[in-house]
Amino acid sequence: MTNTTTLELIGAPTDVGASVRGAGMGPDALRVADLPGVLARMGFTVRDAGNLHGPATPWAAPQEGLRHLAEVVAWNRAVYESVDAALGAGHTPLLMGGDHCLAIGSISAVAWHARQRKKKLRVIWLDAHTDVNTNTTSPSGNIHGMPVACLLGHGPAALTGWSGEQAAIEPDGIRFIGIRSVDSEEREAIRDQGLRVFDMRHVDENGMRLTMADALHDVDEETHLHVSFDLDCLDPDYAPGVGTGVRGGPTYREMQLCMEMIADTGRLGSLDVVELNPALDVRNRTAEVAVELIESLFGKSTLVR
Ligand code: B3U
Ligand code: MN
Ligand code: MN
Repeated sequence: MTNTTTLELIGAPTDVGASVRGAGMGPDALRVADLPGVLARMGFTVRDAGNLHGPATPWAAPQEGLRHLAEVVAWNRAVYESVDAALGAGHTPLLMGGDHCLAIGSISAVAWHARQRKKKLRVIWLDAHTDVNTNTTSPSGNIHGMPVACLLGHGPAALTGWSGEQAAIEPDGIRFIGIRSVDSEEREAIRDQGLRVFDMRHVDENGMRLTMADALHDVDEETHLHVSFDLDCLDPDYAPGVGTGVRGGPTYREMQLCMEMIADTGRLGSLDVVELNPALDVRNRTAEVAVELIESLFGKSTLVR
């Protein structure tokens, strides 16, 4: 990441995969918190591509374990195309969600480009939840609880195989940080597939520094690093503006260190910022915290050190 990098901001204003309304206002809350200006003042060329368009959220009941499948597919198509175009132009895509179902389109496009460039894809999943449910295991039918399963190739045909392979990511290609809410059948999927989950007990026992050193230790110059940042990863004391907050998450300082250590690898190639819900926020505080953390992720501390 150098300051000749062009960051392409892509807004996806939808809550189509969520259980709670409001994540569709996320992109504008990040703009109000001056995300484009902050990144531009760091020296990056910033291109705000504006907001994508897609269907309204019907708030219908799940069908065969999936809520709003057709609408989720439509939004993810739009996300896939714009992330693909950004990467094709040599830009670094920054997806502003929207809920976490959008990571299906975003990471599928990233996986396709990583394969073309013969890069190893590594996903850092910052979240309170593992999002590894499928339509047969999900307690809710909400697709924002399923993107990891879809990306691993386990999900409905309409949401898998988008990267050109059945699985966009291999089980060894993802590290989860900050986890503290896992459904019982997700536990089985994690065990069966050998997923590397650094849960909050791991962070408590080892500290964020050792946790991230472990999660990032084999990132090298051949790695494309993608960060999928669900704002409910943070403790709700610091980030109240999320739909499904869970007590007991990383503090602001722990999250800053996490971001700084990712920045230190120099391999960050793409980012999702999702699940920001301005309707539940307090004077845009969560958006402001998100912007501060994104600054660190793009190397704020390495610039001043
Ligand atoms: N695991 C639950 C809850 C959930 C997952 N992701 C969020 N909530 N944001 C589910 O519905 O899959
Ligand atoms: Mn979450
Ligand atoms: Mn999530």
